[in-house]
Amino acid sequence: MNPETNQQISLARRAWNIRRKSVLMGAVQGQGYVGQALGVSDVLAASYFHALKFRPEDPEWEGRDRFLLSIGHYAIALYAALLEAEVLPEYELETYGTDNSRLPMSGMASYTPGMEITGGSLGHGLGIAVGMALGLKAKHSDSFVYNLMSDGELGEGSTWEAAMSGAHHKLDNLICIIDFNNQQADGPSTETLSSEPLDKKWEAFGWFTQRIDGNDMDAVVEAFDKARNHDQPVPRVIICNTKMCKGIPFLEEREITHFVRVEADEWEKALNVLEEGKPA
Ligand SMILES: Cc1ncc(C[n+]2csc(CCOP(=O)(O)OP(=O)(O)O)c2C)c(N)n1
Ligand SMILES: [Mg+2]
Repeated sequence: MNPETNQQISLARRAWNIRRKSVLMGAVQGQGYVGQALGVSDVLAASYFHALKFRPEDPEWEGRDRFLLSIGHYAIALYAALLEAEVLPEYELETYGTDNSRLPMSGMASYTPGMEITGGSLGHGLGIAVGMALGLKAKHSDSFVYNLMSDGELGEGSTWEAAMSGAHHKLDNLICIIDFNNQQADGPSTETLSSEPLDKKWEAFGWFTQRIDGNDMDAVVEAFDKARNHDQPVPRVIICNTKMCKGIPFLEEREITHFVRVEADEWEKALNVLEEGKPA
């Protein structure tokens, strides 16, 4: 991104814009994984407006950092970030989830510019990221591979095979971001299949590990910087504790489920509540 553009608009405002776009897309369909999008918006804002090297006008630019969405059901969140980053044109927001749209409700690489992999089946992103990071190293590229995954994916064995592989191959160009919202389809992740103590597990697997509040922008930015600049030849992981529905208190307070229910008349209310908290 153009550094001047970055400075003109604060990261807090970028995150707010991403939240707003997610809710607007949810309103188009009357449904969508908006709770997840609201929770991960700060991480996405820091990714696209602080950390990632990319060209909005050329999403396949060879020199780009790769951002993999391992969690296909979070597509609405990534679309909001890609719209905000102008990889996707603003008008496409209105097409979310409709026939022939480039923004299907689950992430499809062949449909959407900036969507590096097809998602849906959980637990595959990190393995693909390991392969991409190895491939980039073989090409002497200085690009990073970021893999955004969920806490639910920590219950997949393939995640841990990939974690071992990343450390074995000393992939210092690989940064895994875990959206730890402590939710999955069957309830809280810690009660479904606990992965705690999670930071110690990743450390034991040989990764440079940080655990932060993923809704604290300063903490997110600092963690990205430390991950990129770490001087040891090991892969990096940032465990981000996030809150589903962050930024819309009446949804935050609702009994949270994997698929948060927003009634027909509540989309407008959600947008109004968001408007009240609009940052400069
Ligand atoms: C391999 C696989 N198993 C099961 C599912 C069904 N599934 C879709 S989303 C989801 C929840 C997974 O947890 P997480 O990604 O943490 O969910 P969230 O935080 O969005 O609630 C499940 C089990 C799937 N998509 N892929
Ligand atoms: Mg989860």
